[in-house]
Amino acid sequence: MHGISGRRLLLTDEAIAQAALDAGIGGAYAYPGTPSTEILEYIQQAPEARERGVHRLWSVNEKTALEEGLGHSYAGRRALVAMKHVGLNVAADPFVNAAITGVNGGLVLVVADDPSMHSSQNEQDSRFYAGFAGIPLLEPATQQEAYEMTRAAFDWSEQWKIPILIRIVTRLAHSRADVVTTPPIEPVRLELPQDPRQFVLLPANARRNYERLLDQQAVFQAHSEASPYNVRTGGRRRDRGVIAAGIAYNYLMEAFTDTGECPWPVLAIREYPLPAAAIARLAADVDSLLILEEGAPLIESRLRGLLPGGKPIHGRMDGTLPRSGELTPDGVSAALGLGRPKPAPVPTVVRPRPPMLCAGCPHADTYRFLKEFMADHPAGRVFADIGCYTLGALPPFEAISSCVDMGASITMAKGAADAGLTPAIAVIGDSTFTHSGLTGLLDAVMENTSMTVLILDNETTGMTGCQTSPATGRLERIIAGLGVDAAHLRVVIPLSKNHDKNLQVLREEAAYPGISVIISRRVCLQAVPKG
Ligand SMILES: Cc1ncc(C[n+]2csc(CCOP(=O)(O)OP(=O)(O)O)c2C)c(N)n1
Ligand code: SF4
Repeated sequence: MHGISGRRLLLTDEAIAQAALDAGIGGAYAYPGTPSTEILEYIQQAPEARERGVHRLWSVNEKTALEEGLGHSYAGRRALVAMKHVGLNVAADPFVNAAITGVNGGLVLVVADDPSMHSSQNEQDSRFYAGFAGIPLLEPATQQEAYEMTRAAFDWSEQWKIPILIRIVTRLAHSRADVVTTPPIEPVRLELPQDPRQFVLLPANARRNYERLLDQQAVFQAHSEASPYNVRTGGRRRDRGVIAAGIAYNYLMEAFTDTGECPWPVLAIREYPLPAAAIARLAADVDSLLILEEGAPLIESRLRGLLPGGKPIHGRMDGTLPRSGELTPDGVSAALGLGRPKPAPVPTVVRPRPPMLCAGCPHADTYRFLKEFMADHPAGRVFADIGCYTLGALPPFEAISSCVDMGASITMAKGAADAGLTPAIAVIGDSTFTHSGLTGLLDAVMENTSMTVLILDNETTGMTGCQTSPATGRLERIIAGLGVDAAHLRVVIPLSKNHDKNLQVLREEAAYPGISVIISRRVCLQAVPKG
């Protein structure tokens, strides 16, 4: 449900999207990835986005999304950019450099981390990136805060001429609560940048801008020290103080639902750079510190060994809490020494089962002929990528040997082929191919590497809920444009009736001592128009 202002039930992703609309954005750019996908989906469907002509695009990847957001900001408009945590690795170059150019129209980047790796390859903590680039970071604990912080972030971004990073995590991104929204403002339209050197990072300009960024650190620090989001509360006892960052505060307070009060003083941190003075004051008042933070022990590692008098610090690094994975209310309760409540009985209605391809999925037919081919080539290997087709690693297929990061199938197959591995086969989805497979294919074209790339083209970005795929309708032209010989660019239809024919095409192309591409094309069952 969208509306002008009032109260509505929203996922955190949606609260952020609504706040960006209310903050007068001109554009929203994203690449899908759990748990951030719903942010752009909400904006795409919002009537006010349509009415106000908000540009809303599934970009080709996270780097292009962030650069498009930066260009939008250059042109004097506000932009929201969203991605999952590993997407920030892809966008790291413009991210770090946007801190040095600064911005014009407000630029807010939302990154959704996935501790416990529910649907990710790693559980990296995006808070490190903000410190690395030297920009402010906001870490909401509730849907309401996510809304309010996003609105504030646009103002601060324009005030400080700096991008602002908002970090959320899976549990928060995908949980819903009532959010009170405030009236929207008119879409923001600023003059073009006054300083012609601001966005030209030639060394002389970059050095000047970097000095400005360093000077701003004191401003960000002072803001964080006085922030209404970094609050110290209550606590009569002095044997311990608690620092609770972002969503960790909720887990802490779940241990005290009966009284609504934590007996120890608590410093909630939701704005960074870390409020060092507030932390020092808390540390001076208590005998020890317990650090609760979702993701990596960022705060804990900064403080460890630095407290006066060697006061003990407890958290993820000393085993008080598990070093990896999501925090849980039970884990936090145990860390407080309050004992572990009895585990809830496991419901028998829904039995755990391994993930599997949908019945009738086109990828299954591709894996059937690929598997038969590989059975005759035990020295060969299949390098795969990220998408629904990664399930080819599991029974009944067990057909792939790698899945590392988006695009790595083609480049790993190339590296292995360079090392003499044959046949070297890359398996990649259409969205992943345009995200970051194209460049690797060009490497293979440059050397006419002996390898075969199988592009599993289901004409959608299936794994994340069937967003548009930039490859649709243009894949052959893209591949031909990269220089793949037309004789070795083949298209097959993965259906069981074509099994033998498709196997033969693979045999022929794998035998060719150069780069070949086979597009295995059949639309994803979830993307087929229904009705
Ligand atoms: C850098 C990065 N961005 C986003 C994701 C989330 N993600 C994983 S696979 C994928 C795209 C899958 O689409 P496609 O390659 O077409 O394969 P399909 O799922 O349709 O089979 C996305 C968006 C990710 N894992 N890493
Ligand atoms: S969503 Fe589409 S691509 Fe993914 S398993 Fe189902 S049918 Fe296959």
